[in-house]
Amino acid sequence: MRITVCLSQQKPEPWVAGLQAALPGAQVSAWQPGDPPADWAVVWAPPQAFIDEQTDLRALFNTGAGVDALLQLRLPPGLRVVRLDDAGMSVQMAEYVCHAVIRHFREFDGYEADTREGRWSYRKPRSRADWPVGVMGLGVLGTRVAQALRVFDFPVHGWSRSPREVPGVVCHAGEAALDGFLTSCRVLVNLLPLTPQTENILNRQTLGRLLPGGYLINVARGAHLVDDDLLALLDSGHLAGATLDVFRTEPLPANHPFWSHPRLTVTPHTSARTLRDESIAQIAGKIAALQRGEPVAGVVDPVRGY
Ligand code: NDP
Ligand code: OXD
Repeated sequence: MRITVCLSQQKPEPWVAGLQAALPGAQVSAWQPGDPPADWAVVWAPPQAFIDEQTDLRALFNTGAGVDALLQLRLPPGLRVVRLDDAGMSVQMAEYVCHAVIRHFREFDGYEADTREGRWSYRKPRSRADWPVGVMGLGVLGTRVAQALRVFDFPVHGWSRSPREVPGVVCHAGEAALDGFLTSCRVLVNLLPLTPQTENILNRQTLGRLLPGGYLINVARGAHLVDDDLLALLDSGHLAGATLDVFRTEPLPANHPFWSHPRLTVTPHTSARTLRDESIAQIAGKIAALQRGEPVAGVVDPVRGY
C-alpha cells in the first residue's frame, strides 16, 4: 500500500515519518512529480498536477477541517474526500471564541487600554441576558463552541442547514430561519464551511440584523465576509467591533484597513491549528478502517460541499 503526502504550507517529512510509524506495512513518501500513483493521499491545498497524477486513489485525506480549497480542484468523479474530524481542533476553537466573547463582554480590551495609561477605572457590569451569542454552523466545531459558551451562562443560539439539538442552545435551521436567528443575537460567531451557499454570507444585510452594538467573530473563512460591509457597519456604529482570524487573502496584505482599525482584533488564522500527532493518528486509523471495509467519519459530500 502506497501513501503520498502533499502539503502546500508545511514540511511533509514529519507527516511521512508519523504515518510510516503508524502504518509500518505501508510505503509512505512525500510526493514528487512523476511518482507512481498512490492508494491514499494526505494533502493540504495540493496543485492540480498532483491530483492529475493520482489515478488509483482510494481516498484523499485533507489535513484540515475545511475542504473549500480542495473542492476547487478538478477531482476524479467519485473520489472519496475525508476531512479532519476534530482531531484536537474543537477545544482550541472553544478557547479562542470564549476568549474573544468574554474579552469583549467584560470590556477587558478597555481595561487594558486604561491600565496602560495608569488609569484605575471601573466600567458598569453588563448583563449576560443582553448578550445573546449566535453560532453559525452547528457541526463538529460549532457545537463545541456553543456548549463552551453555555458554561459561562451566555444565552446561545445556533444555526445550521438541517435541524440540530444541542442542550441549552436555541437551535434554528435553514434559510427561512436565518433572520430570526440573527435578530436574536448581539454577538455572531461564524463556523460555517465555505460553499457557494455561504460565500459572502456576512454582509451589510445579515450583519445589520444583529442587535445594536453587535460584535462579529469570524473563525471560518475570509470569503464568508464582505470586508467593506463590515467596515461600513463599524463606522455607522451598528457593530461595536469584530475579532477576525481568517481573511480573503492570507497573509492579510500589509495595506489592508483591518490591520489598523481600532475596533478590530486580527489574528493570523490560528484559532484552531491542525495538531500533527492527533491528525496522523486519526488519518492512519481511518486508512486502516477503510482497508477493513468499515465506514469512517468525516467523508465530504461533494454536492453539499462540506
Ligand atoms: P462541519 O462540517 O462539522 O459543520 C458545518 C456546519 O455548518 C453544520 O452544522 C452544517 O449544517 C452547517 N452549514 C453548512 N452549510 C450551511 C448552510 N448553507 N446554511 C446553514 N448551515 C450550514 O464543519 P466543522 O465544524 O468541522 O468546521 C467548520 C469550518 O470551520 C470549516 O469548514 C473551516 O472552514 C473552518 N475552520 C477554521 C479553522 C481556523 O483555524 N480558523 C480551523 C478549522 C476549521 P448541518 O449540521 O445541517 O450539516
Ligand atoms: C482548517 C483550517 O480548515 O485550519 O482546518 O482552517
